[in-house]
Amino acid sequence: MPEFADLWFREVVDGAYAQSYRIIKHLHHSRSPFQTIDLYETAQHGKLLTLDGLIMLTEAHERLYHEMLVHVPMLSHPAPEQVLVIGGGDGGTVREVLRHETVKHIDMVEIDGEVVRVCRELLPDLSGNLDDPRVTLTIADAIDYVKGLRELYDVVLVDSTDPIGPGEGLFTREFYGNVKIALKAGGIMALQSGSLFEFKGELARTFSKVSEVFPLVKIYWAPVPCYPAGTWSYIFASREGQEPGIRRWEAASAIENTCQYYNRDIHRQAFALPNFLQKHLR
Ligand code: AG3
Repeated sequence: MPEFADLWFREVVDGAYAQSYRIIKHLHHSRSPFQTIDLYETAQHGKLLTLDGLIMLTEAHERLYHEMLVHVPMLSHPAPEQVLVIGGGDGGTVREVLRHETVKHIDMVEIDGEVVRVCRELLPDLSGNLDDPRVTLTIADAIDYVKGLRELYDVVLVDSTDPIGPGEGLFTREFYGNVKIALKAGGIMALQSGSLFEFKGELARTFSKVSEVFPLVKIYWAPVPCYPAGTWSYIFASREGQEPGIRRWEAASAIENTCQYYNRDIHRQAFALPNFLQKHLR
């Protein structure tokens, strides 16, 4: 007999592939105007947050995802002071940005206040960072929010859901164009761009849209076991074509000491792309 009921959460991709966690307890379920929000206690991976049935994080592995979304672009900038975080209602992205001593202010724009409310109550280790005095949280649609902003940010980080569904408008050429105008000289944008294996088509489309707007665009990737196929991609784009190298060596050294995954070797090797992907992008 199993120790607990045989309950599994399963994320299905294209009706063809699935990823599952054994669930001990369903901690939360609600429906916001935008999506359904669920939080589970898993058998071995801590809490699991899903939106519309898609895995957003497990406590066991969220740090890999957030460290790579944040530290690669942030450490590629010589002095990031003003940062815009789009999405990321759980607070994990903001938590990592706050590790950078150069940061004076973070604007975070999340469309769904209910996600923030649930995470504040049930994932305080992530969401607690949203109370930092350097953070201004706005509940709004980032597509509208970025329109007309000029040269305000050193780094813009897009911690969205998938390119298909409610986050779709964050994967358009128009949106990337507005983000570019919102960046200061030397500014950098980074976004999560989906599973390296399961969303290859979306990744190629996103890459080509960002490339229409930014002079330098590079894909990087990391293992993120809580997402489909356990391998996740990100896109790095810079306003003046700066390469994604480490610009602040001492800061990188200090930050990597507290990281689960990120370090300076990883920063460099994360941009090496496997052959199947290089071929796919051509
Ligand atoms: N943001 C990206 C998650 C996309 C996951 N997709 C999926 N499971 N199909 C996660 C939010 C973490 N701050």
